[in-house]
Amino acid sequence: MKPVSKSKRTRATAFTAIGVLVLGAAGYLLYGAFAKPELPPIDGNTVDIAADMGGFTRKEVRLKAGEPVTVRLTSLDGSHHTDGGGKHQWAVDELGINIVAPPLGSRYVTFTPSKPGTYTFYCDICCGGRANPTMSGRLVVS
Ligand SMILES: [Cu+2]
Repeated sequence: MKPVSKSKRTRATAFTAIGVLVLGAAGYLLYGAFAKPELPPIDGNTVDIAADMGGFTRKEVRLKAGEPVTVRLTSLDGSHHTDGGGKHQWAVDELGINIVAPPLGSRYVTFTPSKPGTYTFYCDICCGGRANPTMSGRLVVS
């Protein structure tokens, strides 16, 4: 058996180190892509909704007229997204509501819907905006 030369051992060590770095970086990126940001609780009736490039996590939100509610929008996309820069929106024109969540962050608005009806909520920031059916949903006030 030939003794392993020093340079070979150094190369093996270097390859192992690079391998560990690459795996670590991949793991870090995967974690960032799939981990949901931790959300602090909000007092009262709260509706949590999140959005990424694939759309909203809920296609329908039901509320009661006359009852205050806090809608919290969370963006699951990071700022490296070229389309919209990782921001998402939750807007309801008829109720004058426009929430814009920053990349990987949340914003919320508390309001009291007064009139029963079916409204459309949408994000007009990314993926073709309002015209894209995945970036909209139904708000039903009963
Ligand atoms: Cu969006």
